[in-house]
Amino acid sequence: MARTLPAATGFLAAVQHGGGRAPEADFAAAGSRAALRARPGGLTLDAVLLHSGAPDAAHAHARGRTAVLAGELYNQDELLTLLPGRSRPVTDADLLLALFDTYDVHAFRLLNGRFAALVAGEGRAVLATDHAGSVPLYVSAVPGTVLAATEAKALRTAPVGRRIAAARRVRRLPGTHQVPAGTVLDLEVATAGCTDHRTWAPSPARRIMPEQDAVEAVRCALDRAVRARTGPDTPLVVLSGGIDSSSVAALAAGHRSGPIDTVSMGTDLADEFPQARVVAEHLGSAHREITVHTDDLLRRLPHAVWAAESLDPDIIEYLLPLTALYLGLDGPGRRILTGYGADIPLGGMHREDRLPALDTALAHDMATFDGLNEMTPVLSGIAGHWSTHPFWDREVLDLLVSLESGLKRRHGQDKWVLRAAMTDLLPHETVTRPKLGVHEGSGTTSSFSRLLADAGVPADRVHHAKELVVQQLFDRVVVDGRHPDEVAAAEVVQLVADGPARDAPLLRR
Ligand code: IOT
Ligand code: MG
Repeated sequence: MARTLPAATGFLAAVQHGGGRAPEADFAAAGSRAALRARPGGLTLDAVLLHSGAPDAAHAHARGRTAVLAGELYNQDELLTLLPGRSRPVTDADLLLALFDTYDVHAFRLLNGRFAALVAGEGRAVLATDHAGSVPLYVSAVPGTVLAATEAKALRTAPVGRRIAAARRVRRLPGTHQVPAGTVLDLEVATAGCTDHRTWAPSPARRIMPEQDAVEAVRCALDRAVRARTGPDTPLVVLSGGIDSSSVAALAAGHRSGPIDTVSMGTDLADEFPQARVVAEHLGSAHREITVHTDDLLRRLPHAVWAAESLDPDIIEYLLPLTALYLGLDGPGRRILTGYGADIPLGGMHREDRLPALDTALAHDMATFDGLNEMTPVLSGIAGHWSTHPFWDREVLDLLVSLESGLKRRHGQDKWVLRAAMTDLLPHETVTRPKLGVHEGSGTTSSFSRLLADAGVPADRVHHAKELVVQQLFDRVVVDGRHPDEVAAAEVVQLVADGPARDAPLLRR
């Protein structure tokens, strides 16, 4: 039976020579936990899987190897053509292991998915992220032991690991590293020596396509990405009423006979409810509005940092309203589709008319997304849900990134090619609606700024102060392992505003 949520949404694993135990698992993501113990080719694998009822589908064992996969694959059918004699149903972990038999680490170059994976055996622990690193993966390795986890906080009590040059260090967790996006780390367990392989990179080249071909290609790729993510039950689309989420909702509705579910969030200060309602009515979705009071929104700052483990204050501003939205959804775990990420390859965040500037911004954004964790499933995972982002499907992303910028800004419109692709499925006012970021539409940026100003931070230091607040929150909920319910955002804000000695000159200048 097809399942609503992936078999596993996270893991903590210890791959060792000889025995030993995995550390206590500390996850922000909710879910049941299942212990896994295996002996792949002379190694011991001890893992804790976060799951929603079928953890056995998240691991596979054959020929002295064990594969563990958190998340899901979206090109199963294509992958099966490489494995004659196999057919559905097959688990993603089985598929990965079978491909690994043939291609070894290069199997990861074939996958279009949203996952973090581990393959252990032959004295090796192989760790891999999807092309976008959309499921964060962390590692700490000493000779004889490789620890890996989908949340950094799960490794906070790990022994100080060896430096892994190919991976990013994690703030104040010595020896813990984040596996980069689209990367395989092949670790020799005995020595903790690491070889890295890049499995994906955004194209720096731009494709020239006739308007109509580009429009059709975008529609077709996005439709396939939405279909692959829709799942067996009614999907839920987080809908702002902007072109990105409305496109996803319209295409998801096209794959269902009954109505889909949509939900919008707003605050007492700002919302996009009327714009979302236009789309919901047009599609006939079962629509819900959730209003979060600004004080409650800001109280969720520690939860956003806890879930995303991101140190970027702008990203936290995008993720905070979504965190509050996910926490406001009651009921069983849902499969949630979002329009997140469309603005990156389409240059939507840059209100920019000139093509050279658009391409510069786009190249910059594609070179800097890694490690921001803005697509992490833990964001909705803290409320027991699984989110997935069709615009960052590997095929959709490759196409959108590579289209020449004149197809993105055209006829005086931003994200033109997407708007043109959706003309027949959405109301005209939605197709032509200008971009409004979630941080703007919910009043998050202004209310966070106000909080700092009220605490005494000068206007020109507000952005820097936000960065310090996010760092302080990270130290509490990730490094120190405190639960975000026990961390008061207001106290941290006051601490930053009052300025610990070394930051005061920075803040006051
Ligand atoms: P934005 O595009 O506004 O929102 C992202 C997604 O969150 C939407 O597609 C929608 O699914 C959901 N969403 C937004 N607002 C609401 C709402 N009020 N109610 C329900 N769901 C909502 C920031 C941004 O503008 O988000 N994200 C950019 C990229 C950030 C830049 N990152 C980077 N350079 N690495 C994006 O592309 O989505
Ligand atoms: Mg958007």
